[in-house]
Amino acid sequence: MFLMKESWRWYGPNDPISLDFIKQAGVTDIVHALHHIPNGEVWPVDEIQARQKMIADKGLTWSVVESVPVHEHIKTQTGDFQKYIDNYKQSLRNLAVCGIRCVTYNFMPVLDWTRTDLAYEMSDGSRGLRFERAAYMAFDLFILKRKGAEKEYTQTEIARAEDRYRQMDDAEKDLITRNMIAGLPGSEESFTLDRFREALARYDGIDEDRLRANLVYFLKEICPVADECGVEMVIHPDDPPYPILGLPRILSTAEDFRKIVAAVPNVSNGLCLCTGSFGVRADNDLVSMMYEFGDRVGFVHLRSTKRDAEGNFYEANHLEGDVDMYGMMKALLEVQQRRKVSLPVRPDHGHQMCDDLNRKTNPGYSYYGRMRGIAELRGLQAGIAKTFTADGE
Ligand code: DNO
Repeated sequence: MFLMKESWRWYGPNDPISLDFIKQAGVTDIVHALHHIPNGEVWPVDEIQARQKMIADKGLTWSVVESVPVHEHIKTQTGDFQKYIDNYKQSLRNLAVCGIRCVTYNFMPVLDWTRTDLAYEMSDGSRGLRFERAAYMAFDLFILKRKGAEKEYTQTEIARAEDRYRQMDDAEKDLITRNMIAGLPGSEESFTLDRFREALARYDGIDEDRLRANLVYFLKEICPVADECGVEMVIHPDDPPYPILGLPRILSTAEDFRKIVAAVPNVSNGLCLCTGSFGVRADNDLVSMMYEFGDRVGFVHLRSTKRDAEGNFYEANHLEGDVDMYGMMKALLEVQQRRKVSLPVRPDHGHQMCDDLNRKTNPGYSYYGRMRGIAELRGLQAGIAKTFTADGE
């Protein structure tokens, strides 16, 4: 039977969660990136191999890259973008030489994923990540003071944001600024407010269609190389899955992914199906997406969020919240039997709980929280697998 390939994101030798600990969580595969290589540079074979050895020495396998970051110049098609595309191709060839054939990336302008609160207290005392809409609007309107922002909100929203801003003391203003722009783990970018305004300004005049055209251009360049060396490029959805700070978004729905595939049908053009990101929108039917895009899903992030009517959401325990995790797991197992592959899956994010609360870990990438996540998912899988017949139906 083709079960999920259980994987875990490791940030490298400085990650407070060691490979020894990861091994004890029972996973077999590692999701990793060479974070020390500046964005846009080629990843050399010897550096990839050195990391591979470090991981293999612990009896684990580095099978997924998350991420080879896409340089901002590629997203905006300015400056040295052609050189960065060539470097990207070379990194893919080098990864393939080392036998690493699944590469995650995203095409979110300026920021990767975004939250307002990194330590939101749950009713059981654990802490998780949250996006609070009023705090986000207060940041946009009154801290960042983004040009034209007020035109994008209703009067009621502006009043809510004003109230929220008034409640904030200086410490909270600093904290939300850091949370919004100082870069969450894996995002590779970090800003001051002024530098952030400059980065946003580079997208003046780049709307959704233009950004999509730039992604299509990038993929038309990259995918033939990826096809040739057997690498699958899996795009990560927008998180949150709607425009923020006036920036365009192009992978928030099933229809968005259909457009990308229609423009670039190469086999290497794949999807990282992140249930936590897509799941924030009530109009995304995750289970249908798994069935529809099954052939192109190369990597899966399993995580759940809980949204409310005000546009807030927080990261729930893996089997709680709005995501139908049972339906997802069943669909994943069916797709895997049909394709006769085990797809890499990682428990995405986890609460800070137990001893996590006493140590500093990368936001979302705690130990016990993720261990709880993978343990629950593994149990769910085992139960569903029992209901499958011997030939996987
Ligand atoms: C957040 C992650 C993202 C993801 C990138 C992929 O926890 O899922 O940072 O790694 O968007 O390029």
